[in-house]
Amino acid sequence: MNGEFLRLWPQTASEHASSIDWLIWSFTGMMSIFVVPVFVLSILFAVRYRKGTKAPRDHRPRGSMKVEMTWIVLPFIGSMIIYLVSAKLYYEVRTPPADAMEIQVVAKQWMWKFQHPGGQREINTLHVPVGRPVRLNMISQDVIHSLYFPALRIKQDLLPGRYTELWFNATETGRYEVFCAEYCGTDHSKMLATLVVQPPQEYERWLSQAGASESLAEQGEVLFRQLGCSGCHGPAAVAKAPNLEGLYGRRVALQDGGSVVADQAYIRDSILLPHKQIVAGYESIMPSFANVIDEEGVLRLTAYIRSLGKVGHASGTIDERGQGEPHADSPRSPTPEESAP
Ligand code: HEC
Ligand SMILES: [Cu+2]
Repeated sequence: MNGEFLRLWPQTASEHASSIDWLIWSFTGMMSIFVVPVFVLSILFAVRYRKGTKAPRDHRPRGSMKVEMTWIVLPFIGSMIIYLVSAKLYYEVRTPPADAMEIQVVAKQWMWKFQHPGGQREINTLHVPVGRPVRLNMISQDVIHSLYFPALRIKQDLLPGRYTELWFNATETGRYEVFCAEYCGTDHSKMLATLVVQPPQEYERWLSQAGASESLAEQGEVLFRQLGCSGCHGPAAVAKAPNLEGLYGRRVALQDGGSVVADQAYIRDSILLPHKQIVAGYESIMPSFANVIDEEGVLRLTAYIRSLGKVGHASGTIDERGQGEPHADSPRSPTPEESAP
């Protein structure tokens, strides 16, 4: 399947990829209907009306309402169809289903680090099961990178300091190329990876061999103790610090009178920029861990804090996605499985 010489069109490994191809070809087809006559007529007229020919040069205007309306209405309808189809497709391609399996992605110069929910880590290779929605929760450790899966026709920037996401449901097993699509320094062109789509049993076997004795959340719990978080936030803490149980997804009242939903961006800020948002009723005594842990550490701590129980209230969907913006009115609501670690 892989590495064929002279491939003119990328492989197709998901249903969305086929839909996007279909869209591109219909759009190209429609544009050809507009463009080809213009080119053909330009050439014909250039020949017909060249200097010295006897072609009629009487340029009295001859209007035709029918022709005018046709070339206004038909392209309008055509463009609206393309617009509606692509808007729907864009929405689908950008809205992960609630039951998607979540994989953490950290990009850095010049490698891709992936971590599975069970704690398995891999670099520059991503194993996923076929036919199961996968959501990538992504952040960059340094500069802007962009994760590009040609076979899935999806691409998304990874930014320093901000989580972004991608999701897909691969329908064809195989090995596919993955690129960094944002120039990110000297070895940008070598920032490659392989997507390995496997039948579910093979994926399970890979997971069990990939050697992780602790899940992501358990790794976070270890960090939580090692870094001394538990010394302030734990049950036997001496310092006065908020209890983190049930924090994830809850609305937190802040000292300045405002409030914020504790999503993963908020938790990341709490750990790296603790003085940015102070919880109401507490002193700003928490030290910053910005020089102590990297983005992977933050993701593990967040997984642990999430595993400490989540309150299922109306804004659960927003929080589950990590970002509050465009899908607040999404019809999905969190399932009991989502609330589990
Ligand atoms: C010196 C004690 C101390 C340590 C150590 C500490 N924290 Fe905190 N933390 C606090 C206090 C006090 C607050 C509340 C004031 C604020 O918002 O800064 C807080 C707030 C937070 C919040 C926001 C809580 C909420 O209810 O909104 C999170 C999340 C958090 N800490 C996580 C951590 C993690 C993870 C670590 C370890 C890497 C850690 N803390 C280490 C004292 C501490
Ligand atoms: Cu890159």
